[in-house]
Amino acid sequence: MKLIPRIDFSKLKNGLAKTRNNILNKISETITRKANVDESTIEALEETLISCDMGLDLTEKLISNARKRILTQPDRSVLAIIEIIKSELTSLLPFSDYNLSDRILNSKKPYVILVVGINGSGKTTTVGKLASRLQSEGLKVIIGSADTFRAAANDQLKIWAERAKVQLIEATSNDPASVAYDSIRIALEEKADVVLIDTAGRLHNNKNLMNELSKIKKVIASLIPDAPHDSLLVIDGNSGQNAITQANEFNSFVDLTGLILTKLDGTAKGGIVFQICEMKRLPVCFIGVGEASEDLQEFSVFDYIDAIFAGPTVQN
Ligand SMILES: Nc1nc2c(ncn2[C@@H]2O[C@H](COP(=O)(O)OP(=O)(O)OP(=O)(O)O)[C@@H](O)[C@H]2O)c(=O)[nH]1
Ligand SMILES: [Mg+2]
Repeated sequence: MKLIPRIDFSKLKNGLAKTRNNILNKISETITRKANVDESTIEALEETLISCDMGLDLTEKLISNARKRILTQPDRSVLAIIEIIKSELTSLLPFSDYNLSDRILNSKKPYVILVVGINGSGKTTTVGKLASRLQSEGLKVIIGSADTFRAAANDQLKIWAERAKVQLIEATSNDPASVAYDSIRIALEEKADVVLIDTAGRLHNNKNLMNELSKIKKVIASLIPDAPHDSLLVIDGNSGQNAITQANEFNSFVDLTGLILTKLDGTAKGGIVFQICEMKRLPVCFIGVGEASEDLQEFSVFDYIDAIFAGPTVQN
């Protein structure tokens, strides 16, 4: 197995430009408008962090830890304030050691990944990107096209499978559980390393559709008892507070192992990822910062903080 770099920092930084510019511009305005850094500066900083979806709880903790340092900081430059925010944020957020390559390496094969989420969150694209990534690590990957709702879903996956040079198991009926079953059976026969199962988008409050996911899981486990090894929820990074609801609801039906936040390139509110990390329930495993296959980045909270608070003068 050939390990490819887990994170391309320059891509990550470019992808997060909207959030970074939003935060940095607001902090810059706050600091430069003032003769002194005082309580009203602190309030403005608080508003800035909340406005990028960092969440009330995390922002309050951060500001309460940083208040004294900010008020007594002799260097009142934007960079000095950002350094304080960065270091306080780093100490508040847990380090996640989720590493897909390691998990696959240490597991019996095939390693099965079930991908779920609401409509349009980025599941199919993420399955395609993951297939590319794992295939280029030298793994034999099979994709199961278990979105039997939309005819176009299969065509979309076909393009990704061809691009990634991996085998696609297409639906022969409109039963997603039977596609999952066929995909695992073929993967066992062909000694594949990884099976990625794409599923149809569904709303977390639609009980029937959520139960269908439990059925897919059962069918998978009937062939490989400890599979799926990962059940990953794909969440659109623009979902705001609803992201938290989606994570909780899907988790109650599927026993998720992790989250993937997509489309973070399209939002100025990338602070949602910090809020999710602070909940410490499920690891953020990957993030999507663009539509191309190399835009799926493994998630590291330190790199994410660095990319968002990279500072106005730092170049790629
Ligand atoms: N900019 C950007 N676009 C993304 C990202 N991830 C997915 N998309 C786009 O989001 C749209 C929806 O993605 P899909 O992968 O089809 O979403 P899905 O969850 O499979 O959708 P359904 O199967 O209909 O529920 C597509 O146009 C993707 O190209 C990302 O990280 N960044
Ligand atoms: Mg899809």
